Amino acid sequence: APVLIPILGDQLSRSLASLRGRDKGDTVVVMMEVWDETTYVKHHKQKIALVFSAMRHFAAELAEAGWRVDYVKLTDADNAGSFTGEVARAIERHSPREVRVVEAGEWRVQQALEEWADRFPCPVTILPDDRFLCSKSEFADWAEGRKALRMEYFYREMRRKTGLLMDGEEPEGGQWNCDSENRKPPKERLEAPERPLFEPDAITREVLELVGERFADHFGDLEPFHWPVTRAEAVQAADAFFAERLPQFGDYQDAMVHGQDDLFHSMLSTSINLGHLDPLDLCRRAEAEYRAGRAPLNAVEGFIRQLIGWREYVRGFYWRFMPGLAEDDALAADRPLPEFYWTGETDMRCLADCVRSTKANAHAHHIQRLMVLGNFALLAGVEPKAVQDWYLAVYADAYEWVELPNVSAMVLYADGGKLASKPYAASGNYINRMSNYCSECRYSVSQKTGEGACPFNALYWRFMDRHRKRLEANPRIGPIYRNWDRMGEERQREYLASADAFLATLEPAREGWAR
Ligand code: FAD
Ligand code: DLZ
Ligand code: SF4
Repeated sequence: APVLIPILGDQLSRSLASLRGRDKGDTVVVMMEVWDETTYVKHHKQKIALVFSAMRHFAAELAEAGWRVDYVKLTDADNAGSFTGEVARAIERHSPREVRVVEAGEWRVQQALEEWADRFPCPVTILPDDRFLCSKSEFADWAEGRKALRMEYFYREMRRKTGLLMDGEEPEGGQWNCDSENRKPPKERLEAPERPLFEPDAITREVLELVGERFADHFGDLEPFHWPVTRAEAVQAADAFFAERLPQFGDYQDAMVHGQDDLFHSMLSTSINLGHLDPLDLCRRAEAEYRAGRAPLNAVEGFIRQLIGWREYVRGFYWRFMPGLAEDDALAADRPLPEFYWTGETDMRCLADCVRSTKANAHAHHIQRLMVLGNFALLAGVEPKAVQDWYLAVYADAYEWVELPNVSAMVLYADGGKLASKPYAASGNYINRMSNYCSECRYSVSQKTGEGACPFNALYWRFMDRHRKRLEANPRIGPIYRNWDRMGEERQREYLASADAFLATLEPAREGWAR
């Protein structure tokens, strides 16, 4: 009897722990397209197409390399619709002596995996996902006994552990973090080199047809579809990033330009999360660019920080605080998500552009997600569940382990400050500084209140006022209240009335977009 190895849709790595060192003749790999995974939120059409196409390509590559692969398509007769149901059917087909699976990325799926041992007639082994640098238990050890978790200190540990950008015991260049050099506002005509766009092959075209038929009511444009769907394409995308975009990645990491969707960003998150690219490899390559004098420190450190800092940190944070994290609501936010998150129909030009990109590309870059789309949800007090569902559904790189800490903790402060030292709240001023959105907006960013004023301005003060009790003691926010108090009651009332008048115009999202 063989060993049965289920491989989930975001485990597409040839060196996956469950495959490593295995005898091909003694193994059956099972991969499953299942209805439950496509609809636990109604994912963007491109995301489903990306996962299915990547899975089908990966299965074909494994088979080519001599593995026995049992691939279940969504449309196969008798498809049970869930991982558990499909593994049960695979056990009937192959009568394995053991099931070996790598732990799931998402809590929901991991719960299901943990029931397999009781449910199935053969032993089930769950292996750690060692594609992450920091294991769950290593993170728990690091977090244990700390009053506050901060990415910065975790990140330094990861720098020491990997030796990335280290000069002996010291950080290369004398400072750990070049964040302050990652905030150059965009120049008038900031243009980034085109990234490679991958044309759909026969496998992808078949998947596009399937998704077009079966998921027509899901959010987002299915085509044009240009994502890398194989490791080879992902490597090509990474090569192009290092050669063309990395040198300016640092300067313009926080910049936003209307209609230019990814600027100097790598666009590699989908490939990293699927398992096509190894984050540590990417970091070593980035460091090599720096050592060879082809990219400056602020770019290379910035890139490495996102991967071994933020990405690993949010993953550790997720497993430490689930399942509570999904329920957190420290600010008691209860507004329904506005409909414009799904349609892009709003006169706020920044938001309209970010939703447009999200719809067209299943992508928006970090500052758009954080400081435009996220900032609005924070200031308007949108209920965390609705915001979480939206982010999980609309981005091609979204898996709950990375989406939820970013949304619940970083954007919404719903964790009450376990992840970030303060809410990332900002007025229109920030968006105006970091983008070219405001010059052609119907609203005036310099006008603070009344009809025609940028809504972010009044929403910002309404937020500060509402959460004064919680935030005033925060040393990084406290001083802001002195400005508020100096305004005097009448001006304060104008702000609050402006904010309320604007909020009253928001149309709540209709049912059925997300679930
Ligand atoms: P680059 O700017 O080129 O960054 C390089 C890599 O660093 C990314 O590919 C990604 O792997 C990693 N990275 C950067 N920032 C983060 C971060 N905050 N957390 C984790 N990894 C990071 N990223 C996801 O992969 N999936 C998500 O579901 C997701 N949801 C997000 C939700 C919100 C509200 C916010 C603020 C951020 C979210 N991010 C998410 C992080 C980040 O926005 C994306 O990783 C990034 O935009 C992907 O584009 P890129 O590959 O061009 O990134
Ligand atoms: C995102 C996704 C989708 C849309 N469909 C599938 C699928 O049919 N089969 C599969 O194996 N994986 C899919 N995925 C990715 C899974 O949701 C992802 O592997 C889990 O969230 C990991 O815990
Ligand atoms: Fe966005 Fe306000 Fe600028 Fe308009 S004026 S683009 S709403 S920040």
